[in-house]
Amino acid sequence: MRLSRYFMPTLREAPADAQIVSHQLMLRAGLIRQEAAGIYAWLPLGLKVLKKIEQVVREEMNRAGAVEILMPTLQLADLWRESGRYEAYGDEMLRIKDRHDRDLLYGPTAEEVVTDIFRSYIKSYKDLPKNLYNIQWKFRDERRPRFGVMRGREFLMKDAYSFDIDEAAARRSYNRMFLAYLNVYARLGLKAIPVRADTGPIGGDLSHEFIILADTGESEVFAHRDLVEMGAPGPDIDWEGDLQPLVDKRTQLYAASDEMHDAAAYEALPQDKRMTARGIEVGHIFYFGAKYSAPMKANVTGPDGKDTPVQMGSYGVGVSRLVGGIIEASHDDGGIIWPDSVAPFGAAVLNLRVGDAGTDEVCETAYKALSDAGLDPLYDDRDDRPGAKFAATDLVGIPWQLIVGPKGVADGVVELKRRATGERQTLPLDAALKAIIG
Ligand code: 5CA
Repeated sequence: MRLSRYFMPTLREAPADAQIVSHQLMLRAGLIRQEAAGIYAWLPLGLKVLKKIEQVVREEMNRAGAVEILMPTLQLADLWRESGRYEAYGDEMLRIKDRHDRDLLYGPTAEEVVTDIFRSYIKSYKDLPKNLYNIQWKFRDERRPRFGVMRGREFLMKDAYSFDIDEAAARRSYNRMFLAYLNVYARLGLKAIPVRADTGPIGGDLSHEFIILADTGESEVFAHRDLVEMGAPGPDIDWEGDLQPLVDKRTQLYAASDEMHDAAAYEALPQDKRMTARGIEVGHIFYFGAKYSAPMKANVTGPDGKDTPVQMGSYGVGVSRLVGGIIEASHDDGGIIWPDSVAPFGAAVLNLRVGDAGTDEVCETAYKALSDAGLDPLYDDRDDRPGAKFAATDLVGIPWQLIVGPKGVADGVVELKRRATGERQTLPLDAALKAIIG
């Protein structure tokens, strides 16, 4: 992409009402624009990152055996009357009437819709287990939308729903999601801690939140240090096999957020293993058995020929919240530092003297080579001061910067900067390209 043709409206100053660094940087780097309280337009750079996060989540869901569908944003109130949640959900639900005076709502989550889909088609244990997910916009009329995309009213969520014949099978589905989540966050360059959680309006008796560490987080977490250090299980585990030991290894270690904290259990840990921090909830998984399937009559016939309500769980990832969460976890005074896995562009080419034939030519060569290698480079071909170009490239957080000026070109070299470390090297173009492309 040539920056002269692109739309990347960066700002020198963040609006005064942006309180946390991710919100400030998302506005300054031109990722989002506020349309109404808690409602944002996604500008090109923000949209690219959002789509990349979405794709990582999708790949890990598919790997764990979940199947993608797409449910509508608008849902029928009647389905929520069946589950008993229509009145109970309260003011957070945006309620709408259509021209026929039917009650609709903008979905804050989709247990009812997916249960309705399930019961229309699946009647036998032979067709289980199933896990259906979608990545779709949700609306919750939060009383205090704040911190930009972190607590929005309209936000993008990945929500998965598992269906099993009995509790043991439902726990296997829960375990698959538990481990898949750890892999998602690891691929996004994040350290996520699974903590026992309260189930809130979703209900159920088993639930974990996934919290990433950041000073501005809304939750306080208390955890065993070994859990924080323990890596994700990785993609190559046997997804069809017994995952319980991998889950137990993690859930055995103390971890809780404020609302579930057990001070006595925590203080029983050796002093050097205790860790408290603030964090951001970027995922939440629930096992709730027949909470929806029983009232909605989503029954399946078991091997004994008897009908029972299907056992369900639901599993959410805050996809749009993660854009802010990654920035909270990875930035410096100059701006955002994207992990390579979600960077909006893989590399930037900075032309320091647009119009100089030699400089232009080296830039074009670099731009083509990086494009051909699939790095999706951003070429800063604007006629602007070098200082402004450096600042903008740092601000938007592109992982590699290839800096080309007339003096270097005369000497046969370019400068290569790695955004994350600030490390700079002066070297011939071929060597620089090799360092980036590998
Ligand atoms: N039905 C379940 C799981 S699919 C559910 O809705 N869970 S949830 O309420 O915990 O939401 C899932 C995830 O969405 C949360 O972990 C959080 O990361 C994200 N999320 C929730 N509310 C907001 C919000 N107002 N703004 C941005 N992200 C949100």
